[in-house]
Amino acid sequence: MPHPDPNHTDPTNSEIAAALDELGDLYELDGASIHRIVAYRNGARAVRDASKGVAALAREGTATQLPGIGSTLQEKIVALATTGEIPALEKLRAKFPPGLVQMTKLPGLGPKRARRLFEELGVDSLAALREAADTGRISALKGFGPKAEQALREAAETFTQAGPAQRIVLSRALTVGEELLAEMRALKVTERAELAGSARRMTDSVKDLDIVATARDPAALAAAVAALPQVESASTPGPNAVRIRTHSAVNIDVRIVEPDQFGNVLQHLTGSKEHNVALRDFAVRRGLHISEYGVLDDNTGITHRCPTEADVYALLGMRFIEPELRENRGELDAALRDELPVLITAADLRGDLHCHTTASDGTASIEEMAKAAITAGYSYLAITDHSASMGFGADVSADQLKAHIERIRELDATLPDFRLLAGSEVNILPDGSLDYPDALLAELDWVVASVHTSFRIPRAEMTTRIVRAINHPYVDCIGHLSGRKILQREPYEFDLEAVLDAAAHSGTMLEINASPDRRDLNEVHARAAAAAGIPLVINCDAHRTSGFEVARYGIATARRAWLTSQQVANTQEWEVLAAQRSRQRSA
Ligand code: DGT
Ligand code: CA
Ligand code: CA
Ligand code: ZN
Repeated sequence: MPHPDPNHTDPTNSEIAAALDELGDLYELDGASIHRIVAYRNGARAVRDASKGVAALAREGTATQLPGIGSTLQEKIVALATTGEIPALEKLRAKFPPGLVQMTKLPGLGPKRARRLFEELGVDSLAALREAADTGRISALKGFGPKAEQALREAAETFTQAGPAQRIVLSRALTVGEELLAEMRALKVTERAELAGSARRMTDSVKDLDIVATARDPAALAAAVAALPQVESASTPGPNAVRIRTHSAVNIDVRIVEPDQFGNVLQHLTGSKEHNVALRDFAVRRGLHISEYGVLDDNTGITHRCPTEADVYALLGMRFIEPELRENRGELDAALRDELPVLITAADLRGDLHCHTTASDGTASIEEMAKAAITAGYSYLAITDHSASMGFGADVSADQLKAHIERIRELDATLPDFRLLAGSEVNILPDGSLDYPDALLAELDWVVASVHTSFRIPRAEMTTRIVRAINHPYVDCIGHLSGRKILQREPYEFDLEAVLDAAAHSGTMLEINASPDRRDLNEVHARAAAAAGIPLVINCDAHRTSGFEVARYGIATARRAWLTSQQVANTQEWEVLAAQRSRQRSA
């Protein structure tokens, strides 16, 4: 079926989002209000998260229905879509050299000071900054000094070599951060040390790690942290702060605070920035001023210091908000109305429905994987090796699958109190058909269907392809729906709304693949799926016996999607879940 697309020249959502982000950066340089800056960044995020092509929506005038897109942003998107440029963006680009935007991203600089360097010294790039530092012109400026000059010189050097701050996948950051936290806590001088920042909110990737600590002797703790064996280099951006870089190239900001302010600082440094801005606005309307040092009451002039985060939220009349929810996605309203969801936890999972063995690309036998699942505390596991058409030579032909099913059933009979299920991860072929005959699929307990090949097909074709798989009578669940790999591969293009509609109709479940490189569905899409009444399944997609450890990342995405355990099918025992499979409806 040909499908001429009259809008094929429309900017993609990523292109629109990049333009809005750039506007945010430039407005920040221009000294605009934080609200305007945040509005553009929120807009960029909304566009990235949107399930439809936003350019087309904007031309129809309906992009304003997306959260975070008002008429001003819509106008700019229309301009980009119809003329290829946004006048305000062109104007700001002409005003500020691109190197200046890069300068604002240096630690210790920021937009205001970067702009002073530009206006007072003509410094307009990282190279010019290094030169100005080398010739002592920066330290001659009021408010800079020799220490700042040296720090900026080094930052510009590192930044030039490494490029803009590289984000890293959460799992890698946490491996480093949790080990370092344990070392810190073991130090005699440490009273308390907790993770803050994006890692505490369990975002997909992080720029750096943030740690908040208390100690009887802050200077001694700062020195001890800088001397830990993991540390490659350390600097002290201020009193009671130390910034370290580990040998594994992870940057960590450590703040040491008084115990009675621990809650204030932890709340501030956990963010997100968007959550904090919204919280601060809300507080102002109540005559309260939130800062990282305390909550100032206008009426009494008293600054309340909060030992715990719950104290901070309580001063605002709110319940404690879980870190994963702090993204300004409605959590403040929900907290005020006492309608925050009771979020799912790792302990709620009863089984896993997606794993691989040596029959396809896994490294362990069926038996070893079953044992690992038992050790992980599960009461069931579906073995779902890849189907025949994967093309990496390690897959299961139809004949092999029959024998595979038999081995699984034999082993299951030997495992008391555990259900080993015969399943498959079936490849969704480009036309949406599957590569096993229906009669064979019918013998399986559980079928996950996933797209693994031919990613680059037109959006409408991809949508039809996935919807066809969803409507297949033996497909119980769609695996890693978007195909994204965090920081590596964009999701393929498809119409999420059409896919969610189809899944809601057929009762086909959708996976949150917990692999830390995937986390697919993402939190926004998972929340939309749950809102549409689609049961979600959190799967580890384990390829080795240690593979069940990644469940925490699937749980994190589910929590960021506001999910309760009731919305996740594999929090139930297998018998209950089995009765919910879409095949029960079509049978
Ligand atoms: P990232 O980029 O993965 O490191 O993300 P975060 O959220 O960890 O950001 P980071 O490390 O730059 O800052 C840590 C927290 O500090 C952030 O979540 C909220 C707070 N924060 C940083 N800058 C601002 C700001 O300009 N305004 C407000 N209200 N809070 C900020
Ligand atoms: Ca951070
Ligand atoms: Ca930081
Ligand atoms: Zn898989």
